[in-house]
Amino acid sequence: AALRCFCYGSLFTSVTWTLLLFIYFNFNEESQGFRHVPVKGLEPYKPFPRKISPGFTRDSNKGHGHRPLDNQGEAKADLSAELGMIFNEQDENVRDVGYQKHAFNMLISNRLGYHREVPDTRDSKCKKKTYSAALPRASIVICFYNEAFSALLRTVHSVLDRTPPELLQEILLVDDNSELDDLKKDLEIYIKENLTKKVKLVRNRHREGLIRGRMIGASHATGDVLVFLDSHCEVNEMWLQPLLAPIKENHKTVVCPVIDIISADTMIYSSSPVVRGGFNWGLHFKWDPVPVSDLGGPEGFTAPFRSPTMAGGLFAMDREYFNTLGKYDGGMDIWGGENLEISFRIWMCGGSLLIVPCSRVGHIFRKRRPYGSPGGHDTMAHNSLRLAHVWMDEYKEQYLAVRPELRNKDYGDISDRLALRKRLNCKSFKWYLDNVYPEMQVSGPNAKAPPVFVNKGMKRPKILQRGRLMNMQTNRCLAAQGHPSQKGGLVVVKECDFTDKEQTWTYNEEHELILSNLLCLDMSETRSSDPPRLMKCHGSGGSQQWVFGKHNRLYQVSVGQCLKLLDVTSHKGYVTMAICDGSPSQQWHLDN
Ligand code: LR7
Ligand code: MN
Repeated sequence: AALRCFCYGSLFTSVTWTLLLFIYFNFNEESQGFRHVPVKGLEPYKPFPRKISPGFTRDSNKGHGHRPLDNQGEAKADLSAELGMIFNEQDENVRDVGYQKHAFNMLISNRLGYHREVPDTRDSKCKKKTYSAALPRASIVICFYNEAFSALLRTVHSVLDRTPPELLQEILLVDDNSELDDLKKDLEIYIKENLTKKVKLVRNRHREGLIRGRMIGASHATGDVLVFLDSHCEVNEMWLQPLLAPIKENHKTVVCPVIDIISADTMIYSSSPVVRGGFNWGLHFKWDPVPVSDLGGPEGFTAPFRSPTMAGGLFAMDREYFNTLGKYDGGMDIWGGENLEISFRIWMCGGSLLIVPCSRVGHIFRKRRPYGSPGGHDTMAHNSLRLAHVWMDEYKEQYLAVRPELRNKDYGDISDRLALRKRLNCKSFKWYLDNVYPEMQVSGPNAKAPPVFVNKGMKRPKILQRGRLMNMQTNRCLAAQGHPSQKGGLVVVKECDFTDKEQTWTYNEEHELILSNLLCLDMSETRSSDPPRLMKCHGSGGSQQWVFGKHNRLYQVSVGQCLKLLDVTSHKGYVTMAICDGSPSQQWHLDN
């Protein structure tokens, strides 16, 4: 039961919380910031047809041949729908194979081509900022394995299109022994014929995984600063300068941009809320709200703020510092865990990790990882074990309590990493928790004082609304699958029954959704892919904090996603959390 409470602890006063909730309430995930700033919503596609996308033949069945998508002027509002349109079997094939191989809509990705404009999602105050002309030069490292050609090239071109050449030392593409044909000769030809000499391709002879892959990329780099990007990103306007400036000031500062969302289904680029990185004791990364005390300063909400962890894929770091701080753990394989490892290491060994709200980079968020690891190993578990044993001291017990089956699992030799920790004279994990992530709840033998929750013994939160929670696509109502008093029970969509008290939800000023005056709608902190369920109200926000927003969405603060009805036609009525896309299955209405 204690697992639920790990997100926000006792250190916030209720005053802080009121402020925090005020900010959240006023925050619109798709705006440029706060409500008083003119809201800029989703923008229609504006393909940027400087180059013709490969293979795109609209009306190809009518024999019009290749032509840029939007060479006749204004982008049409319905262009996104048009971009996904299937005209023939070949289109269908591109779409289906794309989903299988990449878990996103490759048909749209291909048709977008390699250049497009994206909405400028920065807060308007960012646009007034100026940066020194004498910034360090960046080497961009992009590691890829079986990436969709168009997504990879759009990543590269977005960097070339939106980075001042004097700040760009090089772009290092590290092919992690991909199998896809077009990533072989075709890619080399494309680079040779279309790109500047600054773009270099390194081929791994064996599949190394993204962790060793990035180290290989970094070893070829010659710039002052390393910037890592995933191979399906698009950088936004003025993305690099705000990242380089804090590093120039202090070479031990590591920085992340705000990661905007590129929808895997529509490729629509939209703004992300400003949040910071945390983790749970399952050693999964998660997003947390930014404590008010960390936001602001003289620059207001555009100043870089501290983040306990990074998501992993997108960050900038002084190259020398990357090397002296111990690069990555080369014993980690394929995917997972390296982001927490480097985050802990940065903080514990004398550096700091900041998120820079004025730097924005989009990333395609897929619903599943489209590739496995050779041998099918759970590399996330292997890598997490290594980091727990090297960095977490007695707190590794918290992880092993969540994953008891891993206690006796082999994790290889960690002596080099332990020696590194000693050599760098790094602080304890307890220091990290106390000073960098005090919100983290600790239970069992490592617990300090029993957690005191903000609402316990204080006045009950005011009720804002009461009624049925109706899914607007089906006009059916959210209710407990079993009995509403059953802790851990799932919620499903059922026929509405207006006389049934067990379908009554209350929504209060703490943003809790309470069913039948009993339990709170809750998201698991340890397994964020699990569906929401009913849990004892803990009054500390996060996993039980829900916000009604634009397009009738029901947004979950700690997972950063929206509640969605899974299968409209099924009578089972299961719900899940999904990336917010405004679709009817994600529209909810709480009526009186
Ligand atoms: O074997 C591999 N070899 C590779 O070169 C596996 C992957 N890769 C490449 C891959 O092509 C991609 O460019 O490595 C990059 C990252 O892999 P993804 O895109 O499959 O990872 P992800 O976006 O699902 O996962 C996030 O967590 C990872 C943990 O290991 C990495 O740190 C990813 O970089 C990271 N991505 C982000 O932080 C983007 C924002 C996501 C969020 C929140
Ligand atoms: Mn990724």
